[in-house]
Amino acid sequence: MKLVALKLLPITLQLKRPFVSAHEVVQKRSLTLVAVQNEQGLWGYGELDAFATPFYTADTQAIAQDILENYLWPLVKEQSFQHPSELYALLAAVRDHQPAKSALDMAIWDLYAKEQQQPLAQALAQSVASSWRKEVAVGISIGLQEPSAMLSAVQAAQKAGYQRIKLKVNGNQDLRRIQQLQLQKLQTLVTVDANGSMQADTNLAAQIDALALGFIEDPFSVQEGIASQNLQQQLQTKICFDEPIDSVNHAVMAVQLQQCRVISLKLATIGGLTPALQLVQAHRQYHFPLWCGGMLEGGIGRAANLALASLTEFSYPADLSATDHYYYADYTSALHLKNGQLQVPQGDGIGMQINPEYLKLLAQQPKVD
Ligand code: OSB
Ligand code: MG
Repeated sequence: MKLVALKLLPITLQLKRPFVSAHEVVQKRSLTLVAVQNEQGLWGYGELDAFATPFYTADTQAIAQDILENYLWPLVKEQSFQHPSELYALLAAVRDHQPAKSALDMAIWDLYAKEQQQPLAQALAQSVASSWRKEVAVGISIGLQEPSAMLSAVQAAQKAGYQRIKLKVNGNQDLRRIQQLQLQKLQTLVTVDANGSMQADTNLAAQIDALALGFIEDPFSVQEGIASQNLQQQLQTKICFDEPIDSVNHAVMAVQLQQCRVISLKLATIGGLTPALQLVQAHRQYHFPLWCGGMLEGGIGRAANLALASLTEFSYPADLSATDHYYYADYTSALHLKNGQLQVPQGDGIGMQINPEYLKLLAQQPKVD
């Protein structure tokens, strides 16, 4: 395969309701559809999932687009290769900027799997001698809101069949709000995500354990590995790292140092499918529970995550809700929830159809030099 052209199409998706976390309020999801073309004229698609702001992802959409167009693309343009991992190795010259690397890597994997005439999930499984599931159990992430609204959201999620319910929390005192919801009665796996908003405190471990959670995601900010190690020592509940997992090395280190016991993998945080597969291999060596997070992706990004989460190494229901949960309309075909699962697309590559009006807009975009 040889890459001959790159196109970018910025897209804004309107959320049905604002998604609130300790970092920010997202009302409109800005993302960029990334398309790469091979010599035969076939296109592969990826999604650039940095946010518009630098609160959750350090890189904004604008920064990530700049890195992609002006620094990553020149490294792979006109390069010939057998496998996506060879191209990924060329990107190592650029430090960090995982969302941009992930977007390009995703498009290259889509193109590769299309060339091989197989679903992305199968191509991923083959490359690490694993197997994949046709259906993936999924959970839902419920943003910060008033207790009564949160309770109705939880009930709606249960009714819809989601197999895990994740609640956002903001700060230590917010655990009391969760306690009041009496979620132990739900008989559904419940987790919370503090997005780094908590402070070390003598009562914290007991307060968390009282909630009987599946795990607690990111109690402290990404720099506070030692605070997390101390807390994990006092806790029965497992700590899960999501935001600090920007490399395979950091994941292994965090587990080995017992800063956490569970790893949430996000493509835009770790830098794409290629390092994600390296993390799958690290999981086999170090045995930490691994699951697939989400960050309000559009259709291409969500389906790429779904292909990854279909690998049998992934446990816990993935943070990949159905298309119509967040958005009125996506730019692709939809993913529907059935029995608490999403079906992995069976077509070649990522296997989602981009809606005709977006394909038309993409065709009108100039090729990146
Ligand atoms: O921390 O897991 C997070 C969404 C955007 C940014 C960060 C996070 C999230 C979610 C939602 O929790 C996961 C999803 O359903 O996409
Ligand atoms: Mg998180």
